Amino acid sequence: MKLVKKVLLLSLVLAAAMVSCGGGGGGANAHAIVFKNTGNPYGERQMGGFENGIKEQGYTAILRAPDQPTAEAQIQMIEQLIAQKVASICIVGNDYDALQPVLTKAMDAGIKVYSLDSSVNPVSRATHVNQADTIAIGETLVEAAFDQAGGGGQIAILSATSQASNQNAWIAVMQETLKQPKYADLDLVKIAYGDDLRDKSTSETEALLLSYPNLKVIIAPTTVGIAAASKVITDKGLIGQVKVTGLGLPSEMAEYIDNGACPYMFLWNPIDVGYLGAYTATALTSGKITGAAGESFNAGRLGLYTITEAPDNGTEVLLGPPFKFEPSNINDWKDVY
Ligand code: RAM
Repeated sequence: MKLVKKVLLLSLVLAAAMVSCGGGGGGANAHAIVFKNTGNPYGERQMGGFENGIKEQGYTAILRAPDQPTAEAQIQMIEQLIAQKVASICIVGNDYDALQPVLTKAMDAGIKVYSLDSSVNPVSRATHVNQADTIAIGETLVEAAFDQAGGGGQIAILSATSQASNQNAWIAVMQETLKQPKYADLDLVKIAYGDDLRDKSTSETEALLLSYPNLKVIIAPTTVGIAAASKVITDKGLIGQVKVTGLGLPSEMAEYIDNGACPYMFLWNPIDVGYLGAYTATALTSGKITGAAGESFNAGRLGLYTITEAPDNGTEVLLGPPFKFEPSNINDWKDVY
């Protein structure tokens, strides 16, 4: 009887401990990812790839995303993950610098920390899993706008949040690229922020159209923004007059590539980005890599990857080149991701 009571008491204490640290497991077998915010199909696919990669190695995946795409909300989640003593944290940063204190705290607690998709500064990460070359993305999007605008005219950018480090890095390259003589007739009139929220991206697009009636191209380097902008152009009967390009999810964009609102766009496989993250996690926790340039590791079905220097003086693991989606191939991809 006494023993039964003791066991009962022990399980009550354990249950209370789990609730107080956020529940959902944790510990040395658990690898976590924290995306920017909920409600983004791109993020869901990225987390899905991460989960598969973690599970196929025999570990537990913890998937987290706050309601709003803010650093503050991610800080709270990371605090919980530190309390849960997870083995690694993969952060899709809502801010480049603001997460540094909490990520440093995690690293001091022995947790391996790396960023993916949207980087945090080099001090806050072991390495960064980058979906595609930052310079290639920026240059490719300017060339697309040049082509779709017929060589000149007003263009605008519809981004995610003003703090999103991946979008900001791509925009910085776009601004640099626009200085080249070839692009002298392209006039970047505005950078708008839809915060990766459908409604805000829609109203920001409407505001762009009101303020700049001669606008020729909207570049949206965010899957949420490009889909919202393409819908506005379609609904307002502006197909052909204002073109939309950028980074889009084929499943969300097929109808707009078919109807011409978006003549073509680019992306990579978000499932593979997450999957590569899962193998980066275990390469770090097993001690196979520390995150230094020159180190290599095996990423399951994706094969061998080598860590390289990143443009921000940290290091990165590069998934591969961006892929162009256009009328001739969009139907092959719309059911894949
Ligand atoms: C959105 C998010 C994500 C980005 C893609 C291209 O879904 O902002 O971080 O990588 O667009």
